[in-house]
Amino acid sequence: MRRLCHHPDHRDTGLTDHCHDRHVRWRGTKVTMKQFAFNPATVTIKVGETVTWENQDGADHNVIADDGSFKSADFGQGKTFSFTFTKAGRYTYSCHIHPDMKGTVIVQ
Ligand SMILES: [Cu+2]
Repeated sequence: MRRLCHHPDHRDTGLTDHCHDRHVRWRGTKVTMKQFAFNPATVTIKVGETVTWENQDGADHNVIADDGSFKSADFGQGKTFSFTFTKAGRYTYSCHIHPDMKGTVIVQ
């Protein structure tokens, strides 16, 4: 039986026979970084789900939680950063290269 792979790296093919189980079972949300903004700026997920940020700008960005709970390196166009949230809460974050870029992840 073929199963859908939901992993963002495979969203263009959608369906694969060779994805790892963790890809097939991947549950998550994508936030794009475009025109120096996070979109959507606020996402709501469940405990255990993953948020993947994808940079669609020519400039590098990063994703750093205000409370330090997650922190990416700087990454460029077409690259992604993922974090799996294991605790409920409200996480605010920003891009430290462009401090006006702010976002929130609400984990329920
Ligand atoms: Cu930035």
